[in-house]
Amino acid sequence: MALLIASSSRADLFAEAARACDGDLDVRVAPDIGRREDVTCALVWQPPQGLLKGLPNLRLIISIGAGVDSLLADPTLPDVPLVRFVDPDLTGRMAEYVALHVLFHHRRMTEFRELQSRKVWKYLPEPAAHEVRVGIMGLGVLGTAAASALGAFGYRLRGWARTPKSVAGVSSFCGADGLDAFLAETDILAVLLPLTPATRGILDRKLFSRLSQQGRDARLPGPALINAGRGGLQIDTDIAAALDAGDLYAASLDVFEAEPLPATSPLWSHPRVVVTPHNAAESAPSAIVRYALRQMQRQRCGEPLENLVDIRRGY
Ligand code: NDP
Ligand code: OXD
Repeated sequence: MALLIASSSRADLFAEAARACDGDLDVRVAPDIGRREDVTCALVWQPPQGLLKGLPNLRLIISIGAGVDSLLADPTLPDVPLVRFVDPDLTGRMAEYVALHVLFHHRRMTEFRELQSRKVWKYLPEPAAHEVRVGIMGLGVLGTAAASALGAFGYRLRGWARTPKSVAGVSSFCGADGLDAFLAETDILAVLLPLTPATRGILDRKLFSRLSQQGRDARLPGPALINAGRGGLQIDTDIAAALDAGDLYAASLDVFEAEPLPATSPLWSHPRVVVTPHNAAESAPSAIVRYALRQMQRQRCGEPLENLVDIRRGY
């Protein structure tokens, strides 16, 4: 019974944490798999396609990420339970990221940074939080936590999901029918959707042009986008075009169509874009490993696994 760690980043840290948690555990790190028959569980982030198929006794796959789009893109993914990572460590970090960037755009930091670059001391009027409408696309584990963090500041919150939600202090919108109304009164859009066939490319020119069309406080310079979901949700060139056309005023982007973001991308040097390297919620290896060992234990004891991925739904 061995645990295989196959991760495109931090694999050694996960292995070290697993050995520290359970000294008796047989931990292998890809590509040094050893006898493939020994592996019963795989803890993975972007493993090479086909790797898991070659493990004949695999009984459980645990995704190091909350998002499983790259795993589901593997046509050879074995038909065993797939659990995704859901944990206060990840959730707390994401709530921080969203709150940080909502505050950044609400408090007109793009303009203050530009003024600072010219050594200009200038007052800019700012609305209060309760005069700013924040729309969250994806009201699952992370979207709900972000809403709760933002609620503490008093923002007017709206959320959009596939199905109706009842979250305290958040107006709920859902499905294609609810999207227009959701966008029309959203000043700052925070995106925490999974990447699925239904959401791929949803953040395009057309969507940006529908943002904040009604009742925006005149002290806000224009709509802002925060995407910490997946790069495949957005069309990078549409973001640049919307910024230049004024449909978007500013953006904070943690994810991109291609990662690392190519040096040729105009987003790197756009004065109204904040680029972060897909680190909105980089969880501690110890938290990920503790979670993985708990799932292995639950499976051994015949208890239900937590946060099973619905493969047909895609998240
Ligand atoms: P959840 O599965 O808990 O929530 C997903 C939400 O998206 C749900 O509210 C769901 O609606 C909604 N949704 C899914 N498909 C659609 C659709 N077609 N139309 C409208 N709404 C839809 O996921 P998490 O909150 O845990 O994570 C969200 C994503 O965040 C991950 O998939 C991952 O891509 C990304 N992420 C990024 C990180 C980073 O560092 N940048 C870190 C961690 C995650 P419903 O509830 O109605 O089904
Ligand atoms: C995740 C991520 O999905 O870090 O957890 O992107």
